[in-house]
Amino acid sequence: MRIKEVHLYQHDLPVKNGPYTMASGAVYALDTTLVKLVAEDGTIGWGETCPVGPTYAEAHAAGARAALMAMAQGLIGTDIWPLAVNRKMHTLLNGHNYAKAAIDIAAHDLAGKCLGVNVADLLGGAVTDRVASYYASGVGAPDDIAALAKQKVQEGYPRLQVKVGGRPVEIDIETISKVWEVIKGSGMRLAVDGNRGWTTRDALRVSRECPHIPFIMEQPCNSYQDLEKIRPQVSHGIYMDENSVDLNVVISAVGTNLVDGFGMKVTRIGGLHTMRTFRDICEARNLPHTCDDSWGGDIIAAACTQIGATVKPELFEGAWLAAPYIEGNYDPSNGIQIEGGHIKRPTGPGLGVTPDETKFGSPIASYGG
Ligand code: 0XW
Ligand code: MG
Repeated sequence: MRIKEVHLYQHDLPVKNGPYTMASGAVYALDTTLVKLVAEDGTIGWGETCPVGPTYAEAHAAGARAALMAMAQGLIGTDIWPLAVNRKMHTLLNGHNYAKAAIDIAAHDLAGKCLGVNVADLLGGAVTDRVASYYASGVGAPDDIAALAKQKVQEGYPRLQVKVGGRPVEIDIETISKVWEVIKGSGMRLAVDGNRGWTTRDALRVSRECPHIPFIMEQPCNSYQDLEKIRPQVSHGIYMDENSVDLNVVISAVGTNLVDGFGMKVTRIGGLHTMRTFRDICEARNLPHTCDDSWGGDIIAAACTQIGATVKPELFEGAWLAAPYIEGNYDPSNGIQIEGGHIKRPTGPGLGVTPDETKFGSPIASYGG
């Protein structure tokens, strides 16, 4: 079965009760890009990529569309299977994993639908239909974040990620301490995400001043080299997020014991095909990780949920979804939702969600046909 048509769409996702704040800035609306692949027999597969603004990662919404336009014509006539699609993409464009991911996700949706199987089964088999999520706070006042933490424990979230950075580190230390007072004993796990915003000096200080609080530091500082510098000096676990831009970085970080886990984004690493390899590398070294993304609607949410459902449960740190910050769903009847801190996995063929494509308007570009 071959790819017959490729269609690209742009769609805006306003942030509900925005902005969403991180060390690197605040976002009010996200610019998402959708890919529709059509196979020779008319079967449709959907993919998506949605950077969370221009400063979070080396990803840019308009850049994703330019990269997709550069590859789309060359994909016409390629076998629909994800390995073939990924190999073809690499002959058409070097790098740009976050753009390739949209095509890769669409290829998984398409392959699943053509075979009549769910994407989690394509990726090795689901171990659960109730996929753990985690809640991510914005950067906020210590008492506000502590109150939010209390609410999220009550809602049933197994894990909380507190955002820090971009302000005096004393306020971050106060926030972490107040959150811990609220959640300790509840079983909720705690991640403190600097989103590259701390200096190495800040990270060392936080670790020294909070020795009794069992949080992990997610991407505390800007660079891989910063993590190498703090690694021998901090007592807290370190997870890599933004720096893990491809499998080579992951292999180096795992092979040199630089990290204790990852906050992994499906689109940053290049999509579900690469994510599956990443999952297996982590399992081989017993490293926990998330399966989530920086932002996106039902297509990204379904992709994160499907791969998340295949991760060894002891190693799964959850799938963060943008759903709580978005009005409505692409799929009006089967959209992805979080309930009790967990996601009900759609079990239909492919990703298990069917977007109402009238929401996306006309394609910005179409190829083949
Ligand atoms: C919490 N997230 C998954 C959502 C935001 O886009 C940032 C991200 C992270 O972990 O850095
Ligand atoms: Mg992170």
